[in-house]
Amino acid sequence: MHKQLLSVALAATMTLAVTSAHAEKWDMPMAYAATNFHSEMGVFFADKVRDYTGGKIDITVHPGGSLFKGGEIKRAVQTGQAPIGERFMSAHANEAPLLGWDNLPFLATTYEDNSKLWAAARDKVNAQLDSLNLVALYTCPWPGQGFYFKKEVASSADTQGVKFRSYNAATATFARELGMTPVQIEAAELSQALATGVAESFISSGSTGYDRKVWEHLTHYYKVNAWLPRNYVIINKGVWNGLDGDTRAALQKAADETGAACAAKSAELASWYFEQLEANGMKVEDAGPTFLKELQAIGAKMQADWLASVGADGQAIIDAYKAM
Ligand code: PCA
Repeated sequence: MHKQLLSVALAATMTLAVTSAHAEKWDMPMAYAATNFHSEMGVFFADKVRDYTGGKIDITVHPGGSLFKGGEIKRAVQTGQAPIGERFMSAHANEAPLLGWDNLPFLATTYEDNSKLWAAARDKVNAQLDSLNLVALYTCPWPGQGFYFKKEVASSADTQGVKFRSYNAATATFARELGMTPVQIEAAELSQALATGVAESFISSGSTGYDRKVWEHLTHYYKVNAWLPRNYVIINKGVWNGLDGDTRAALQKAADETGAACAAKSAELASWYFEQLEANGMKVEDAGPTFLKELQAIGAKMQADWLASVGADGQAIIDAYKAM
Protein backbone atom coordinates (compact mmCIF):
# COMPACT_ATOMS: atom_id res chain seq x y z
CA MET A 1 0.00 0.00 0.00
CA HIS A 2 1.15 3.53 -0.73
CA LYS A 3 2.78 4.92 2.40
CA GLN A 4 0.44 7.89 2.67
CA LEU A 5 -2.64 5.76 2.15
CA LEU A 6 -1.41 3.36 4.78
CA SER A 7 -1.07 6.12 7.34
CA VAL A 8 -4.58 7.39 6.50
CA ALA A 9 -5.93 3.88 6.96
CA LEU A 10 -4.01 3.51 10.22
CA ALA A 11 -5.29 6.83 11.49
CA ALA A 12 -8.85 5.80 10.63
CA THR A 13 -8.43 2.52 12.49
CA MET A 14 -7.03 4.32 15.50
CA THR A 15 -9.90 6.80 15.55
CA LEU A 16 -12.34 3.91 15.46
CA ALA A 17 -10.53 2.17 18.30
CA VAL A 18 -10.51 5.33 20.38
CA THR A 19 -14.21 5.93 19.74
CA SER A 20 -15.22 2.40 20.62
CA ALA A 21 -13.05 2.39 23.75
CA HIS A 22 -14.99 5.41 24.97
CA ALA A 23 -18.47 4.48 23.74
CA GLU A 24 -20.22 2.69 26.54
CA LYS A 25 -23.51 0.88 26.15
CA TRP A 26 -25.61 0.89 29.28
CA ASP A 27 -28.80 -1.04 29.90
CA MET A 28 -31.25 0.86 32.09
CA PRO A 29 -33.97 -1.29 33.67
CA MET A 30 -37.16 0.54 34.62
CA ALA A 31 -40.17 -0.96 36.40
CA TYR A 32 -43.23 0.72 34.94
CA ALA A 33 -45.19 0.52 31.66
CA ALA A 34 -43.38 1.71 28.52
CA THR A 35 -46.14 4.28 27.96
CA ASN A 36 -45.97 5.61 31.53
CA PHE A 37 -44.50 9.10 31.81
CA HIS A 38 -41.67 7.88 34.06
CA SER A 39 -40.55 5.46 31.33
CA GLU A 40 -40.98 8.04 28.58
CA MET A 41 -38.83 10.40 30.62
CA GLY A 42 -36.24 7.63 30.93
CA VAL A 43 -35.99 7.64 27.14
CA PHE A 44 -35.85 11.45 27.15
CA PHE A 45 -32.95 11.19 29.64
CA ALA A 46 -31.12 8.59 27.52
CA ASP A 47 -31.44 10.86 24.46
CA LYS A 48 -30.03 13.80 26.40
CA VAL A 49 -27.15 11.72 27.75
CA ARG A 50 -26.26 10.57 24.23
CA ASP A 51 -26.40 14.16 23.10
CA TYR A 52 -24.46 15.77 25.98
CA THR A 53 -21.75 13.09 26.06
CA GLY A 54 -21.26 13.28 22.29
CA GLY A 55 -22.37 9.66 21.98
CA LYS A 56 -19.93 8.36 24.59
CA ILE A 57 -22.71 6.91 26.74
CA ASP A 58 -25.46 5.08 24.94
CA ILE A 59 -28.31 4.10 27.28
CA THR A 60 -30.98 1.58 26.29
CA VAL A 61 -34.14 1.82 28.39
CA HIS A 62 -35.89 -1.45 29.32
CA PRO A 63 -39.32 -0.52 30.78
CA GLY A 64 -42.00 -2.67 32.41
CA GLY A 65 -39.62 -4.76 34.50
CA SER A 66 -38.52 -6.51 31.29
CA LEU A 67 -34.80 -6.68 32.12
CA PHE A 68 -35.05 -6.82 35.91
CA LYS A 69 -38.33 -6.84 37.81
CA GLY A 70 -39.04 -3.76 39.94
CA GLY A 71 -38.08 -5.59 43.13
CA GLU A 72 -34.71 -6.61 41.64
CA ILE A 73 -33.57 -3.30 40.15
CA LYS A 74 -31.96 -1.76 43.22
CA ARG A 75 -29.85 -4.84 43.82
CA ALA A 76 -28.91 -5.08 40.13
CA VAL A 77 -27.58 -1.52 40.20
CA GLN A 78 -25.90 -1.96 43.60
CA THR A 79 -23.99 -4.99 42.37
CA GLY A 80 -23.24 -3.51 38.95
CA GLN A 81 -25.29 -6.09 37.01
CA ALA A 82 -26.88 -2.99 35.51
CA PRO A 83 -24.90 0.28 35.68
CA ILE A 84 -28.04 2.39 35.97
CA GLY A 85 -31.75 1.82 36.64
CA GLU A 86 -34.95 3.23 38.04
CA ARG A 87 -36.51 2.29 41.34
CA PHE A 88 -39.43 3.25 43.56
CA MET A 89 -37.10 3.89 46.46
CA SER A 90 -39.54 3.78 49.37
CA ALA A 91 -40.05 0.09 48.61
CA HIS A 92 -36.72 -0.26 50.46
CA ALA A 93 -37.77 1.64 53.56
CA ASN A 94 -37.90 -1.68 55.42
CA GLU A 95 -34.09 -1.96 55.14
CA ALA A 96 -33.36 1.78 55.26
CA PRO A 97 -36.31 3.58 56.95
CA LEU A 98 -35.08 7.03 55.88
CA LEU A 99 -36.04 6.14 52.30
CA GLY A 100 -39.68 6.33 53.38
CA TRP A 101 -39.44 10.13 53.64
CA ASP A 102 -41.82 10.56 50.70
CA ASN A 103 -44.57 8.32 52.13
CA LEU A 104 -45.50 10.38 55.16
CA PRO A 105 -49.28 10.79 54.94
CA PHE A 106 -50.66 14.31 54.55
CA LEU A 107 -47.32 16.03 55.12
CA ALA A 108 -46.68 17.32 51.58
CA THR A 109 -49.71 16.91 49.35
CA THR A 110 -48.98 19.28 46.45
CA TYR A 111 -46.19 19.20 43.87
CA GLU A 112 -44.80 22.39 45.32
CA ASP A 113 -44.70 21.04 48.86
CA ASN A 114 -43.37 17.71 47.64
CA SER A 115 -40.44 19.43 45.98
CA LYS A 116 -39.77 21.41 49.18
CA LEU A 117 -39.82 18.18 51.17
CA TRP A 118 -37.38 16.67 48.68
CA ALA A 119 -35.10 19.69 49.06
CA ALA A 120 -35.22 19.15 52.84
CA ALA A 121 -34.55 15.42 52.52
CA ARG A 122 -32.10 15.35 49.62
CA ASP A 123 -28.72 15.39 51.42
CA LYS A 124 -29.75 12.78 53.94
CA VAL A 125 -31.30 10.57 51.26
CA ASN A 126 -28.15 10.86 49.16
CA ALA A 127 -26.00 9.93 52.16
CA GLN A 128 -28.22 6.88 52.70
CA LEU A 129 -27.94 5.89 49.04
CA ASP A 130 -24.17 6.35 49.18
CA SER A 131 -24.05 3.76 51.97
CA LEU A 132 -25.95 1.43 49.61
CA ASN A 133 -23.38 1.93 46.83
CA LEU A 134 -25.79 4.10 44.84
CA VAL A 135 -25.93 7.64 43.50
CA ALA A 136 -29.28 9.23 42.61
CA LEU A 137 -29.22 11.12 39.31
CA TYR A 138 -32.78 12.38 39.33
CA THR A 139 -36.05 11.69 41.07
CA CYS A 140 -39.59 12.23 39.85
CA PRO A 141 -42.86 12.29 41.80
CA TRP A 142 -45.96 10.24 41.06
CA PRO A 143 -49.28 12.07 41.29
CA GLY A 144 -51.05 12.01 44.69
CA GLN A 145 -52.06 8.69 46.16
CA GLY A 146 -55.65 7.55 46.72
CA PHE A 147 -57.54 4.29 47.21
CA TYR A 148 -58.99 1.91 44.64
CA PHE A 149 -61.82 -0.44 45.64
CA LYS A 150 -64.44 -2.59 43.99
CA LYS A 151 -67.22 -1.19 46.15
CA GLU A 152 -68.31 2.01 47.80
CA VAL A 153 -66.27 2.76 50.91
CA ALA A 154 -67.43 5.31 53.48
CA SER A 155 -65.30 4.26 56.43
CA SER A 156 -63.08 1.49 57.79
CA ALA A 157 -66.25 -0.52 58.47
CA ASP A 158 -66.21 -1.18 54.70
CA THR A 159 -62.53 -2.14 54.46
CA GLN A 160 -62.39 -5.00 56.96
CA GLY A 161 -60.96 -8.18 55.44
CA VAL A 162 -60.33 -6.61 52.03
CA LYS A 163 -57.27 -8.00 50.18
CA PHE A 164 -54.93 -5.10 49.54
CA ARG A 165 -52.00 -4.73 47.17
CA SER A 166 -49.20 -2.80 48.89
CA TYR A 167 -46.08 -1.37 47.25
CA ASN A 168 -43.97 -0.82 50.37
CA ALA A 169 -43.99 -1.21 54.14
CA ALA A 170 -45.88 2.04 54.73
CA THR A 171 -48.80 1.04 52.52
CA ALA A 172 -48.92 -2.39 54.19
CA THR A 173 -49.19 -0.64 57.57
CA PHE A 174 -51.90 1.65 56.24
CA ALA A 175 -53.85 -1.39 55.05
CA ARG A 176 -53.52 -3.26 58.34
CA GLU A 177 -54.74 -0.23 60.26
CA LEU A 178 -57.85 -0.34 58.05
CA GLY A 179 -58.40 -4.03 58.79
CA MET A 180 -57.23 -5.09 55.32
CA THR A 181 -54.79 -7.87 54.40
CA PRO A 182 -51.76 -6.54 52.52
CA VAL A 183 -49.69 -8.36 49.92
CA GLN A 184 -46.77 -6.60 48.20
CA ILE A 185 -47.01 -6.67 44.40
CA GLU A 186 -45.14 -4.72 41.71
CA ALA A 187 -47.21 -2.50 39.41
CA ALA A 188 -46.23 -4.72 36.45
CA GLU A 189 -48.08 -7.64 38.10
CA LEU A 190 -51.05 -5.63 39.33
CA SER A 191 -53.55 -6.47 36.58
CA GLN A 192 -52.93 -10.16 37.11
CA ALA A 193 -53.32 -9.84 40.88
CA LEU A 194 -56.67 -8.09 40.43
CA ALA A 195 -57.85 -10.57 37.80
CA THR A 196 -57.04 -13.57 39.99
CA GLY A 197 -58.46 -12.03 43.16
CA VAL A 198 -55.08 -11.95 44.95
CA ALA A 199 -55.84 -8.25 45.51
CA GLU A 200 -59.07 -6.28 45.38
CA SER A 201 -57.88 -2.88 46.51
CA PHE A 202 -54.74 -0.76 46.48
CA ILE A 203 -53.40 2.75 47.01
CA SER A 204 -51.79 4.53 44.08
CA SER A 205 -52.09 7.43 41.69
CA GLY A 206 -54.52 7.66 38.79
CA SER A 207 -51.48 6.93 36.66
CA THR A 208 -51.02 3.31 37.69
CA GLY A 209 -54.77 2.66 37.61
CA TYR A 210 -54.80 3.92 34.03
CA ASP A 211 -51.68 1.96 32.98
CA ARG A 212 -53.09 -1.28 34.39
CA LYS A 213 -56.67 -0.69 33.14
CA VAL A 214 -57.98 -1.43 36.60
CA TRP A 215 -61.54 -0.51 35.58
CA GLU A 216 -61.72 -4.09 34.30
CA HIS A 217 -61.85 -5.22 37.94
CA LEU A 218 -62.48 -2.24 40.20
CA THR A 219 -65.17 0.43 40.43
CA HIS A 220 -64.21 3.22 42.85
CA TYR A 221 -61.28 5.58 43.25
CA TYR A 222 -61.16 7.78 46.35
CA LYS A 223 -58.92 10.81 46.02
CA VAL A 224 -56.95 11.21 49.21
CA ASN A 225 -53.74 12.81 48.00
CA ALA A 226 -52.01 11.18 50.94
CA TRP A 227 -48.49 11.66 49.53
CA LEU A 228 -46.57 11.93 46.23
CA PRO A 229 -43.95 9.18 46.27
CA ARG A 230 -40.93 9.30 44.00
CA ASN A 231 -39.07 7.13 41.57
CA TYR A 232 -35.30 7.52 41.43
CA VAL A 233 -32.93 6.97 38.56
CA ILE A 234 -29.87 5.57 40.30
CA ILE A 235 -26.38 4.72 39.13
CA ASN A 236 -23.84 2.34 40.63
CA LYS A 237 -21.41 4.38 42.74
CA GLY A 238 -18.32 2.72 41.27
CA VAL A 239 -19.53 3.39 37.74
CA TRP A 240 -20.25 7.00 38.65
CA ASN A 241 -16.86 7.54 40.30
CA GLY A 242 -15.14 5.91 37.33
CA LEU A 243 -16.45 8.52 34.89
CA ASP A 244 -14.32 11.51 33.93
CA GLY A 245 -15.47 14.91 35.15
CA ASP A 246 -16.90 16.05 31.81
CA THR A 247 -18.98 12.91 31.39
CA ARG A 248 -20.26 13.17 34.94
CA ALA A 249 -21.23 16.80 34.36
CA ALA A 250 -22.98 15.85 31.10
CA LEU A 251 -24.96 13.13 32.88
CA GLN A 252 -25.86 15.44 35.73
CA LYS A 253 -27.07 18.11 33.31
CA ALA A 254 -29.23 15.54 31.49
CA ALA A 255 -30.51 14.30 34.86
CA ASP A 256 -31.36 17.77 36.20
CA GLU A 257 -33.26 18.65 33.04
CA THR A 258 -35.09 15.33 33.00
CA GLY A 259 -36.04 15.56 36.69
CA ALA A 260 -37.61 18.99 36.13
CA ALA A 261 -39.41 17.90 32.95
CA CYS A 262 -40.66 14.72 34.61
CA ALA A 263 -42.14 16.53 37.62
CA ALA A 264 -43.90 18.97 35.27
CA LYS A 265 -45.26 16.07 33.21
CA SER A 266 -46.55 14.33 36.33
CA ALA A 267 -48.42 17.48 37.43
CA GLU A 268 -49.79 18.03 33.94
CA LEU A 269 -51.16 14.47 33.71
CA ALA A 270 -52.57 14.10 37.24
CA SER A 271 -56.16 15.12 36.49
CA TRP A 272 -56.06 13.67 32.97
CA TYR A 273 -55.62 10.23 34.54
CA PHE A 274 -58.76 10.72 36.62
CA GLU A 275 -60.68 11.67 33.49
CA GLN A 276 -59.53 8.43 31.85
CA LEU A 277 -60.63 6.37 34.87
CA GLU A 278 -64.05 8.05 34.70
CA ALA A 279 -64.32 7.64 30.94
CA ASN A 280 -63.82 3.93 31.52
CA GLY A 281 -66.66 3.75 34.01
CA MET A 282 -65.01 4.26 37.39
CA LYS A 283 -66.42 6.54 40.08
CA VAL A 284 -63.71 9.02 41.02
CA GLU A 285 -64.56 10.93 44.19
CA ASP A 286 -63.01 12.64 47.17
CA ALA A 287 -62.82 10.34 50.17
CA GLY A 288 -65.80 10.97 52.45
CA PRO A 289 -65.30 12.85 55.74
CA THR A 290 -65.46 9.81 58.04
CA PHE A 291 -63.00 7.82 55.94
CA LEU A 292 -60.70 10.81 55.57
CA LYS A 293 -60.65 11.41 59.33
CA GLU A 294 -59.70 7.80 59.91
CA LEU A 295 -56.97 8.03 57.27
CA GLN A 296 -55.60 11.18 58.88
CA ALA A 297 -55.46 9.51 62.29
CA ILE A 298 -53.61 6.54 60.79
CA GLY A 299 -51.33 8.97 58.95
CA ALA A 300 -50.34 10.72 62.17
CA LYS A 301 -49.48 7.37 63.72
CA MET A 302 -47.44 6.38 60.65
CA GLN A 303 -45.48 9.60 60.79
CA ALA A 304 -44.72 9.00 64.48
CA ASP A 305 -43.63 5.42 63.71
CA TRP A 306 -41.38 6.65 60.90
CA LEU A 307 -39.76 9.23 63.16
CA ALA A 308 -39.19 6.57 65.81
CA SER A 309 -37.50 4.27 63.30
CA VAL A 310 -35.35 6.94 61.59
CA GLY A 311 -34.47 9.05 64.61
CA ALA A 312 -32.85 12.49 64.52
CA ASP A 313 -32.33 12.55 60.73
CA GLY A 314 -36.07 12.13 60.18
CA GLN A 315 -36.95 14.92 62.59
CA ALA A 316 -34.34 17.15 60.91
CA ILE A 317 -36.00 16.58 57.52
CA ILE A 318 -39.46 17.46 58.84
CA ASP A 319 -38.15 20.50 60.74
CA ALA A 320 -36.26 21.78 57.68
CA TYR A 321 -39.35 21.28 55.52
CA LYS A 322 -41.64 23.09 57.95
CA ALA A 323 -39.20 26.00 58.13
CA MET A 324 -39.34 26.52 54.35
N1 PCA B 1 -47.74 4.13 41.12
C1 PCA B 1 -46.78 3.17 41.55
C2 PCA B 1 -46.13 3.78 42.74
C3 PCA B 1 -46.88 4.99 43.07
C4 PCA B 1 -47.84 5.16 41.95
O1 PCA B 1 -48.57 6.11 41.81
C5 PCA B 1 -47.41 1.88 41.93
O2 PCA B 1 -48.60 1.82 42.24
O3 PCA B 1 -46.68 0.88 41.99
